[in-house]
Amino acid sequence: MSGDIAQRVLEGDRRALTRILTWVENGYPEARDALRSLFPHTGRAHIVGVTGPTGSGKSTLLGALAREYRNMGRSVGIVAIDPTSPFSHGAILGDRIRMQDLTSDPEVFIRSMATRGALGGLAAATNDVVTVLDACGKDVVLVETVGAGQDEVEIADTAHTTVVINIPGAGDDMQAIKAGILEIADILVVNKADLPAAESVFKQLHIFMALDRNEGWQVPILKTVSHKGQGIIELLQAIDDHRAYLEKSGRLDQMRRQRARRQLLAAAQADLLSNLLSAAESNGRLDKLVDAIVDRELDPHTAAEKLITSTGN
Ligand SMILES: Nc1nc2c(ncn2[C@@H]2O[C@H](COP(=O)(O)OP(=O)(O)OP(=O)(O)O)[C@@H](O)[C@H]2O)c(=O)[nH]1
Ligand SMILES: [Mg+2]
Repeated sequence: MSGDIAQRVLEGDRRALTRILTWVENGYPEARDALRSLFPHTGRAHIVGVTGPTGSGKSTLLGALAREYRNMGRSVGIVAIDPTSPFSHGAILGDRIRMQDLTSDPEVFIRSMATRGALGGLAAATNDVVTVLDACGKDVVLVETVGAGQDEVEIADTAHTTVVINIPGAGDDMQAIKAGILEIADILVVNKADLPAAESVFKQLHIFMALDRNEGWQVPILKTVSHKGQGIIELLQAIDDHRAYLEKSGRLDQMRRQRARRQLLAAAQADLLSNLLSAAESNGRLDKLVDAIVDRELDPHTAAEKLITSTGN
């Protein structure tokens, strides 16, 4: 069944694609078989992470980029990771309106994912969604995340090219620098360059990046006005340049290996933990150890050791 549906995904069936993505996001057992069938067909897409503060124009920029890729005849997958916030429904709705013209294009596929409920598994679920879009033949997969915590670092693990958006008015002290997210940037974008304060952000970024002694890839700093499509061709060119750099320098091969290793360890970790937990839950061992911690008979570390040695395999 999941083999058939995987075959249909490979043939470009959008309903099959939507279905598999739902399995993947919800961690259904069928997802595993489908991913196994799709995996040999992956590794071709260029994965671009776009991160930046809430409201910085990520979705608008992604839409503009996608349109430009389509002009060039390249197919696009878009994954938007929505923050767990009361506004996220509004954001999804807004994105739908912003990307309306794209949704009717068969060579574009847009998926929104909610971060809530993804028990440490958002990165894994995102990875799997990207894998599926890669397998179905998308040339480029764009992934949007809000740069507000761990997510943007995780996206840097998934993406080949990470674009970090900065905007004027996000504070003169450059929140992004403070948060350290510039370190993950392969390309820096000052979006909302139509606003007067953009120039000062642009200058600050230049000053900051001048300190960067990174040899090899020189992080470009670009200006965009996303809702007007300005600067988008230059951004697309910078992404292509970065891809070419990754290939030529051997970085891409290294990344693939690192990624394979991370995925293996993450999968092993998740499996070990779930096996351990289901065994310990069914024989009551987990509850007993929890009681022992509550009663101060055992500290959590010692209890964990006991849990592993008594029920692990
Ligand atoms: N002036 C100006 N406004 C822009 C530009 N790009 C986007 N916007 C506006 O900024 C607002 C937020 O844009 P979004 O694309 O939803 O931003 P986002 O970063 O995806 O937002 P979240 O997903 O909610 O974090 C919208 O009203 C856009 O029209 C720009 O270049 N200049
Ligand atoms: Mg958005």
